[in-house]
Amino acid sequence: MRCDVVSNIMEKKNIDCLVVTTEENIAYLTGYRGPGALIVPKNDRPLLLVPLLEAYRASDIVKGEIEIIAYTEYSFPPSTYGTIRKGRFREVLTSLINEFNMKKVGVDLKSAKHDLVNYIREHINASIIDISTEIESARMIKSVEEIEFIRNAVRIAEKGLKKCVESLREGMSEIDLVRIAEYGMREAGAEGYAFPTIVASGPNAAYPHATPTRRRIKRNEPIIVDLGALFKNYCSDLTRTLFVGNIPNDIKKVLEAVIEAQEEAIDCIEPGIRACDVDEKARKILTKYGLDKHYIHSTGHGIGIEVHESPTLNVSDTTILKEGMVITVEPGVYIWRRYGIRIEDDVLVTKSGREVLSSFAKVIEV
Ligand SMILES: [Mn+2]
Repeated sequence: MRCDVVSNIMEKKNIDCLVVTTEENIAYLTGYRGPGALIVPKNDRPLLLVPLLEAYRASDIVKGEIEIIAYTEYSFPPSTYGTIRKGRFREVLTSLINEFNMKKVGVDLKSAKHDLVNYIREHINASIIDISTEIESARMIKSVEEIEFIRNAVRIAEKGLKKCVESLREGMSEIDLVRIAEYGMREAGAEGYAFPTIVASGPNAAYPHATPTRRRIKRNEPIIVDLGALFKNYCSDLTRTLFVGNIPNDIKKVLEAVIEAQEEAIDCIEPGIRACDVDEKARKILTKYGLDKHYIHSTGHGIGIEVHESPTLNVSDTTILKEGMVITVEPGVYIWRRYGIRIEDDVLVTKSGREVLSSFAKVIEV
């Protein structure tokens, strides 16, 4: 368990019990990714409440560091590996919390399900304090171990991308290319995908979040490949725009503008500058080429346990970048019914600047 993070939050918010109920926050603090809740009472052993079917898996992940309590609505004999409580999740959760007789309980309310929040408010005999922002802030700064996991996830995604480039031929479908990308990531040790791989060719590439289709890839048209791997619960997120044949001159100018915007934005990343400054940089370059009207999304986002997490590189996020943050930089140009271009890399904010974790060619013609 990330005891340092937990004790910092407990101290800062002056709470005597910390409760985390969302999969991502539980995964961040314990390594167990699944349904349930983490309960950390002050001066007592932490508990991980999980559905009975997850009890073996959770026990093997937390290895005695955290006590596992399984809930089930069935009647079960006493267990040899842990405690079983009969009841529904929210009933068992609130009665466990109440048994500690705490005065101030911190819960990650923002990301918790609405009906669970209401139930907790009605059934816990303590004041409830939201600790969502504190967990979110802690998650932004990656530890050495988390950075290593992301590095691996990036390396795996690059192998999937390499397979795409090697296999790319005219007449293949977008779905064919998704299969090759995902197979390539699995071959490289992906434990899952950060999100469903996007392959969008020709006019489909004008949709930033396209769903891959059976459309066949033609020569000289952009093909956006956006992919990410999961490694030890951590995500990567990379995008390249590929071409079979040659890049038409007008599209090449746009591609070069996007690359310039991406590289300039990356180059301005360092501790002390704000997330919105990086966005502004990329947007300014695209404006110089008259392409800003086609730049319809933010410049990037944090990656970690989730593929989209804080900070967001957009006009309104004034988060100051700090050493240990990992963010994507992904400007794009989308011309409706014609084509789209996007280039995305993952960048670690270092003590003195930045390190680009991915290193894949940006102009790719096969
Ligand atoms: Mn992304």
